[in-house]
Amino acid sequence: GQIVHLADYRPTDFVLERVDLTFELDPTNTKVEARLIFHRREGVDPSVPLVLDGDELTLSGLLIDQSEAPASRYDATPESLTIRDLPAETPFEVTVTTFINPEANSQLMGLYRTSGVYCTQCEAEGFRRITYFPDRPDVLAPYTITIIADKAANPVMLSNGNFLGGGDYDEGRHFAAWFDPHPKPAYLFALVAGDLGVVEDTFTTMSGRDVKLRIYVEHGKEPRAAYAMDALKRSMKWDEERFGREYDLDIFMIVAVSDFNMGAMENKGLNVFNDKYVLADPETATDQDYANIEAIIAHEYFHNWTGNRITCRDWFQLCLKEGLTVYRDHEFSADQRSRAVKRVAEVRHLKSEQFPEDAGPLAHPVRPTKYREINNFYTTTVYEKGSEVTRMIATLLGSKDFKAGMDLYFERHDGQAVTVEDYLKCFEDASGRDLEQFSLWYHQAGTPLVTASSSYDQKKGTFTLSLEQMLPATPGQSNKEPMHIPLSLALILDNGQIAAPTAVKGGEMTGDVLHLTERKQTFTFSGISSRPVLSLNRSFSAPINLHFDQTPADLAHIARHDTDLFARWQALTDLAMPNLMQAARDAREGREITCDPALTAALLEAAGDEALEPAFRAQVLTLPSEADIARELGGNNDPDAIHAGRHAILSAIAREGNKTFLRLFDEMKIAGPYAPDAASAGKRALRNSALAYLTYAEGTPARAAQAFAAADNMTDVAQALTLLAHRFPDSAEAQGALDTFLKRFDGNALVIDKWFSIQATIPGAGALARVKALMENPRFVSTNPNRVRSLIGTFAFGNPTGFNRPDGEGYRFLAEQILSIDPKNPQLAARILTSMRSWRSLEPQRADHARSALATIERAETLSTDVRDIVERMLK
Ligand code: DPP
Ligand code: ZN
Repeated sequence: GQIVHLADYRPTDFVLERVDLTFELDPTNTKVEARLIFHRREGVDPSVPLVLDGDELTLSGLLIDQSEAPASRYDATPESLTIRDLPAETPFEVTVTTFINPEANSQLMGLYRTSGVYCTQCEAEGFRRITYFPDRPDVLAPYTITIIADKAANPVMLSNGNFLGGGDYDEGRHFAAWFDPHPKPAYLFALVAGDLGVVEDTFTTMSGRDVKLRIYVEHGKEPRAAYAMDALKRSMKWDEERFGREYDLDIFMIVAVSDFNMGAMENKGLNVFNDKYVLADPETATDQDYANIEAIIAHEYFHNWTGNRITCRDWFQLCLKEGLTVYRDHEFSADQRSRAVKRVAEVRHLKSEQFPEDAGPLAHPVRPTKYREINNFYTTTVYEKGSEVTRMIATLLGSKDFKAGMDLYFERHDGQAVTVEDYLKCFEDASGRDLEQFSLWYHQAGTPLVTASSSYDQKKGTFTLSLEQMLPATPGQSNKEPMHIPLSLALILDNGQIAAPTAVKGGEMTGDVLHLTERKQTFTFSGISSRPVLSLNRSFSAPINLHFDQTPADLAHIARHDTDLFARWQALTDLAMPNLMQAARDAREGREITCDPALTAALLEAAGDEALEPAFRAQVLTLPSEADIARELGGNNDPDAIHAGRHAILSAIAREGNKTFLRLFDEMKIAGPYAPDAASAGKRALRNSALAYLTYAEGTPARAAQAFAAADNMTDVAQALTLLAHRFPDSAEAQGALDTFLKRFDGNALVIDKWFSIQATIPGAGALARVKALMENPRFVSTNPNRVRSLIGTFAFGNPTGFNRPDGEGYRFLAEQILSIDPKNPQLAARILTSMRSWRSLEPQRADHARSALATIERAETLSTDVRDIVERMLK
């Protein structure tokens, strides 16, 4: 794998006008005939050859304008096909024939088989594993697809676009033809064939067109697709109402498969999903599963406009479709559920996943300028920070100008492959605002640190706020320019009212948003009658680290009075964090651990506040995770001490809040059948949180075992089982519950994944032996990505004490696993390896072990480009 640079981008010499593909499907020997019509771009010399991409391909036939090409006119290697002496007259036609083996495709890129079904995954560069092709996102064409396959085994044969027709063919085979009129790049191509069940519905678009909706699943699983279908219809409606985007084909299809490297894929008109994000029923799916399904169904659907109709010029622009589409799915979920709770969940996720990435060896800009393996750039920085960047544009411009900018983008660039610059220009043109400095958010990696200090002058009635921004160095970027940072703020007075300053000096303020644009900037607010408490970065208006020394009393004031619910949650977190950090230090030094009564009081007050929705109160009771504490501590970390400290704080809160938790456990019980709606999910979350605290205080498994036995839905079952297994791993109750669970759900892969994950995350040094034993379980399938992630991935990402054993055995185990997964599925191996991205912030002994485990991987003779890229960046 060579390094690709953004600066080297240039348009193709040839324009692809049309694509005609015929597949004769066979499990081990599929014939692919690709007829491609090209014309030479103006000014390109006729001697310039046509170079097509391939990956592990063998050419078996080549026609130029329907006549066989002599060997002297082309060179074919597994990675490319170069054709010379092309007709001077254009357009011309090139017909390429290849044979591929779907059954042997364990990478799950290109055409592969999953549970006897043919399936494709072409993003980013999988199409070149099917046929030689100009496999880059700026090559767009309409596609006609003909599929021929054994009729009995493949009654269903699908591709992108609208169905043209089909019928019987020879030797028990049949055919189906599809036409997609919307020009698209090859990464959006899809083909599915096999014997699948289907759920059907229809949607009438805003202009009155009826669209057929079909979700394909394994036979027998149809009832579990009902929620996904409902989410799809809500997504289609929402995109019309909120963004004015209408669906553009006669049919929209989703196929759920059980072997998939990612979450899902937005192929035009034919989304392919990891079945984890389609299938749900109350008995087998948790509230979180339902929320994920809703979000991902929406995400892939929204790509139809942000990604498909308007696509990326090159893969450096990945955030253009991903960041924007994540922003859109976040907004959708916020509208469907509770906006504040959704924002809290987003920020938790951003801080626990993206912030560590941005602070470690894998840090990269939202719009990178080079890559060695594009698969490694489907990152939380491109997705989640990319979404935050669009969110900041909306904050800076206000909703009216933001909408005008989006409308202009859809109008100006429909049918094109564009860049981040094109995108930003639409907002500049629509609003008249200069976004030059703002665009640094795309180019400078690292999480900005903003340090704030303030003072109040009673006599003058002025409040002064001094801000300083600092951008840490990241790989390849040491000197950085100050960014344009939008900071939503409120000055909260004694009586809980929010002050309205008569004037603001020192910089720009629009609405409640302060524009921090300089390295150091001081703002003065006049007309403030009493000392206010400053609530800063409300709603997490900018994805930054904020250092602002606020007293516990001020934080409690924000937690009680801010009208921004997110800020109230943030204040409580800010109150908890120093306690948790101190507890970790005390645990490490063997000192006694104490919990500030002010923290307990504030948490219990919010938890018991009936004016607040239960889902929000549950978020309040969920203290920062061990990974969050590690991040705040910043370095020389001892995961065992962090765990012990956090445990002590939780226990102290549990003892102090016993009455509150007993009451909540009782009050939040839902009578009647399970419903996945947000309000019910919130009650379950609060009740399960109370259950966890009660269990902490009681120190016995009895209550959790009772809850396990009484649970009538997967949310409650999984919570009780997790509590039992994590808190009392050696108890008869935990073992009994794990056995019962296994017996009840054996055969349901998605639920068995949970059984593996819950055990992989049991804290403590014993986890590794448990994980190794589980790998010997016949239910562990080393070729199924979901199963591998549920055991090995969850252990490495989600079990800080078990994985980070002081003796380094966890790292050595992971290195072995990476080396064994890599030859089969490099993408999966590389992804799981990123679990070690924060190894440098471990204490020296663990860090040494981690480094040598990484070095073992690096020394391996054969490594995929995917894993080599990650391991080398991590060791650099
Ligand atoms: N493009 C896919 C997505 O929707 C890749 N997983 O994010
Ligand atoms: Zn996406």
